[in-house]
Amino acid sequence: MEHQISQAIVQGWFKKLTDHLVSDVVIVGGGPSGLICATELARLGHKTTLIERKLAPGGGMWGGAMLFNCIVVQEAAIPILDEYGITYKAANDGLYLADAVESTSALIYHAARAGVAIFNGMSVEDLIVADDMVTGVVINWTPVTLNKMHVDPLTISAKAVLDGTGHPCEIVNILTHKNKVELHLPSTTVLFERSLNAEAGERACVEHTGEVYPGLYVSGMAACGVTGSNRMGPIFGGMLISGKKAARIIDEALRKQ
Ligand code: 48F
Repeated sequence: MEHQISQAIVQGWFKKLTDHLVSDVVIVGGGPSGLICATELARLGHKTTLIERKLAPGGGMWGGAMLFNCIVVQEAAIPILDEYGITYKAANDGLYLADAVESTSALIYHAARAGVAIFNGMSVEDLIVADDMVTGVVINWTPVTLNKMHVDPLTISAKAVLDGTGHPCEIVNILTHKNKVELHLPSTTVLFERSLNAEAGERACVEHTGEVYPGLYVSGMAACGVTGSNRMGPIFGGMLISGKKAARIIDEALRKQ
């Protein structure tokens, strides 16, 4: 029986990877914005792969604020909580309170149920760049990258890649550090985030969600990071709306191809 258990896992996992080596979209980072974007794109029929460095997707949502595991969401994002079946109660001044664990696990569940291929414990360490365009990601096991083991990676090709890596905007940084490219932003380089201002940060993360280089998109805190916008702390409505917006923009771009 033991070998049959192992055989089922190995065969199932390799089929999932093989089926997604050529994807429509790769989402890097399973934070709230990446999870929503992935779910929406999968629901629209795009072959969507999500790579998450840690064992558990969810990013900065599990811990609420200072490990007080509640999150705050503003009125504008309440329809998304309803759509994803997340419960909440009114807090104050148009703000609502939700349980961080319920909210995070709901986003992960819906991504998996929508058909997103989620690879956890895996990191994106580089991009494939050809003809002035991002055409995929370079992947490796997180333990390999953490231990700095000299092991060559594998690749996943995609028509669109989303940097949903949050504060470090890691994927855009890799693009600009390794390649002499200019971003399609007023600054042309990564500006890095500003100090906390909840209202400005929430506005900016939605406003700056979009394509920053052919084939490469940003959402959530990465959209603030690349544009030198404020961080916002433990309010999450902007992340959810940003994920939806990213999905809409990527869907439109893919339909034109
Ligand atoms: O930071 P994160 O939660 O992304 P987000 O969607 O949301 C930000 C909020 O959580 C919070 C905030 C607003 O309220 O300020 O921070 O912008 O999640 C980013 C995910 O990306 C993973 C990382 O482990 C985390 O789960 N990640 C980062 N770099 C890589 C990566 C990488 N190179 N490869 C794979 N995953």
